Amino acid sequence: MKFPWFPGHMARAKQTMKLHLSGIDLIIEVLDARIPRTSRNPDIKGIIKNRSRVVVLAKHDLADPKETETWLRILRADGLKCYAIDAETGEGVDDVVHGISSLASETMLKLAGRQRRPRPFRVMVVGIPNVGKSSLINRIAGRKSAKTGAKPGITTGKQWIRVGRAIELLDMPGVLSPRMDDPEDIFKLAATGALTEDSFDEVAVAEGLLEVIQDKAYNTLIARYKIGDIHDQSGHAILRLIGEKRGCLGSGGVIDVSRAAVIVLSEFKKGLLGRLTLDSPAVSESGAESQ
Ligand SMILES: Nc1nc2c(ncn2[C@@H]2O[C@H](COP(=O)(O)OP(=O)(O)OP(=O)(O)O)[C@@H](O)[C@H]2O)c(=O)[nH]1
Ligand SMILES: [Mg+2]
Repeated sequence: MKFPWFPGHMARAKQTMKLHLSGIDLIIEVLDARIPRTSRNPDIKGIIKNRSRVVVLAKHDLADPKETETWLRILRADGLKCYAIDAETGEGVDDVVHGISSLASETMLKLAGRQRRPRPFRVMVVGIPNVGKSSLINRIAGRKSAKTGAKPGITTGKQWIRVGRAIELLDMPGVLSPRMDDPEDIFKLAATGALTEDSFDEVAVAEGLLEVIQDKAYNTLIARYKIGDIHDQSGHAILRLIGEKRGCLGSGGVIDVSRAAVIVLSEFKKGLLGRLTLDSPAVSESGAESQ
């Protein structure tokens, strides 16, 4: 397959988005709080254009809280409604519900003013795979209506979910751009769990991630894996040390770096290596403004 991270259901989901757009009152664009810039799919941006949109920074519990605050400030500077949430505990979800409900009331008042029949306020939830769209919907609805899971590609078709009498949420499959060519973007999407395991080199991504953590959360890293001074070590050397500590040995006692990489990536996704933001808000003002 030419684009291993772009299965058929993503192309279909893009068509479905275009098809349903005219009947939608509001888009919730879910971004990953660890990569608010990289998790914005330009193809989705192209489809929704200037439609009414709110942004949710999901997995706030895994991101650096200070950097999330800065991202929220940048996004809100344009008048965009923007929220940081943790769908695991529900933190921040009440604010999202409040924001949607007030927009729904405004729209319903306008409809009534034009003598139109009342109808539910329709919200489409979009974003890249595994970012937490279905988890957010379940939290808003207060019940587990949408299937969720720890790997990308859980939702493969659209699903409407009713919230009370006034709101309908449309859960959509996660969509990536088929044309991703920036290795840095691919690294960040792979590390945060948006790409399926078979579409990237887990050892290379784990090594890159270890170098970032070595720089940003050194003490967490050495404490977690009980390793000594690694100030001057490469990501590859750190991965080997972790493999040794965790008993990832192949035949002849050779360190199995692939197994060590799986451990590192999985523990990072669970937040066991600290709260880390990979898209720094300070890096590119223009990137931030283009949100
Ligand atoms: N720590 C943390 N985990 C979350 C959060 N939101 C979702 N998750 C986890 O992330 C994984 C993906 O969640 P989903 O809701 O299935 O993501 P999705 O965007 O619907 O994914 P696709 O349907 O594959 O596009 C699951 O294991 C969730 O438990 C969050 O705010 N914090
Ligand atoms: Mg889903």
